[in-house]
Amino acid sequence: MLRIEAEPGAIAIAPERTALLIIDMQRDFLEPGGFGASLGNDVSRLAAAVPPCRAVLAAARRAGLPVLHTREGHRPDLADAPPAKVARGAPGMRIGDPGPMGRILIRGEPGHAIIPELAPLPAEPVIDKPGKGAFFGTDLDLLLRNRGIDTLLVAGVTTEVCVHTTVREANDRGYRCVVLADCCASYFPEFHAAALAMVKAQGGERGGIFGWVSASAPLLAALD
Ligand code: C5J
Repeated sequence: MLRIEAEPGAIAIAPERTALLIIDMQRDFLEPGGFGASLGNDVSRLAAAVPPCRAVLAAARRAGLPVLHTREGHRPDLADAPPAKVARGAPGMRIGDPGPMGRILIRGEPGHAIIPELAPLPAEPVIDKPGKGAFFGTDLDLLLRNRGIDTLLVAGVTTEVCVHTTVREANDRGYRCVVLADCCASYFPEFHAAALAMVKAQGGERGGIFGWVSASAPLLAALD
């Protein structure tokens, strides 16, 4: 077992039952001209999460932990995109509209790709999800259960939307979640802080209401 310093208390993880889950580190969210920018966000705010995420990804690979990546996006014909979701944003800059990185938030377009710094290896599953949560409409739960995973190290963007939704879904399915604070980011720093506070609230030595929050450094120290 590895002991990871975390809040509200340290957590012991079994490497053979632990996976790294990297949420939506896509060009559509991190680069200008994508979905995040189309909603009026300053995408540069997400950049700080990339180097720690890269370090954790490399350490997880060295330690032999399963790594899974997710991508938010939709079919080219938008058949899996709820009309209420498509209707958000300014006309001409909505899901499916053409942008500098191809059609916004559409699978297979350049903007839908995971950023090169965190590119998945061929053996690492990439979960294409139509919603905010990584379990909704995907086979993620099946992949994790088939590998005997009970603990998730969660990184990615944005903290209060897709990371949080996924952590909530994971909790209800019985997984322990450790959210890696500096490997997550939001367009709204105050939402990032509040989302992390919510995960570790109402807890003691056995974790918060949705799990644990750690920085990447204690995890790296434990893995290396
Ligand atoms: C959003 C996400 N914010 N990956 N998606 O729409 O957090």
